[in-house]
Amino acid sequence: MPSASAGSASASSAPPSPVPALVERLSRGDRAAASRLMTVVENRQVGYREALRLTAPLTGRAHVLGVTGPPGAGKSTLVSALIKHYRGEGKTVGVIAVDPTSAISGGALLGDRIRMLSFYQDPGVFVRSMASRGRLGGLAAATADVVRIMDAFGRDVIIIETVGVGQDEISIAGLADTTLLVEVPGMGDDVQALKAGVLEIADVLVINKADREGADRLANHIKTTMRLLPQAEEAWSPPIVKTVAHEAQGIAELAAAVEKHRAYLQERGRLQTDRRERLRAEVLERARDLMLRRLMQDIEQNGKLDGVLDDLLAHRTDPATAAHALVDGPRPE
Ligand SMILES: Nc1nc2c(ncn2[C@@H]2O[C@H](COP(=O)(O)OP(=O)(O)O)[C@@H](O)[C@H]2O)c(=O)[nH]1
Ligand SMILES: [Mg+2]
Repeated sequence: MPSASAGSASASSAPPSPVPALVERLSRGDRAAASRLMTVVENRQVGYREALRLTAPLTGRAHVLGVTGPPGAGKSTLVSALIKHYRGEGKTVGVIAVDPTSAISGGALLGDRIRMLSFYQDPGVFVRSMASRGRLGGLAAATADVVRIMDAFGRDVIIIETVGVGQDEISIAGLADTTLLVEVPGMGDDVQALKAGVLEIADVLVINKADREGADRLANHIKTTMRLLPQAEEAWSPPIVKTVAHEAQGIAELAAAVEKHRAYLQERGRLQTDRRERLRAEVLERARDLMLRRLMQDIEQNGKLDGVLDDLLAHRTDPATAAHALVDGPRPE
């Protein structure tokens, strides 16, 4: 078959993929290889699907934590304290800092980097920053894939830090087994994002900057608001933990609450069912993107769109029929 021989000829003339060797190195704990693979999947470079396919058997071990909350709440400080805590328990940690504000403020990401620098000497800690602008396929998908490489790299705990604002960040929180929502007293407790919708994503509520006035008032406010949420029977009721992150106060309690949530998920088989639910949403979303892209390519290439628009303007057809014709080709009623 001419098409088959053309295919194999072009395959043999293409340079061999560096991905298998990188995956091999990653599986032996090579940081540079892990880093390269993260870049490949984050930016959807050539070989990104191969990278995900080959690393898939190595994934599934990590406990993934999401840390979300408003800018300045102390999330990065809290993450630093958690890293120290987990390292003290001998666990390896991966951190993915997603910073949607970096394009605006310019400084936040740099600040995080400097704070995290103190860990760079420790091979048990791997920190990765992700900027959020202009990303093919969306930030949440890119973050999910970077988490997978981090997981394959063998981290015991993976922490995703993200600012809790837009839909993207909510989807990123959806990547985690356990989501920590960080709030602080005195940021306009009642007005601020303490709507039921935000509280709903929290598995553990953190009141950071508990050294400030109003921590108890905020805790009560959160409790009252949470009572309004619909509660499934036997549902996990999110504990509220007070912390002073820069002094490492409350960090052991926080880690205990996280561990309790993990145990709760495990005992009820929820770790698997939750992941299944998230994977279902992710795969369908990716399939939708793929179909849309193929359709747009097809429409651009077959040149049918201009004719359809002419027909529409001349009232020879209607948009509903035209859309069907673009997708299916013309059909009898
Ligand atoms: N008073 C007080 N300040 C804190 C606490 N935790 C963090 N901070 C400070 O709050 C500021 C913002 O912290 P950062 O971790 O960058 O917040 P992020 O934007 O949520 O990541 C920094 O100056 C921290 O030193 C805390 O518990 N109490
Ligand atoms: Mg931060």
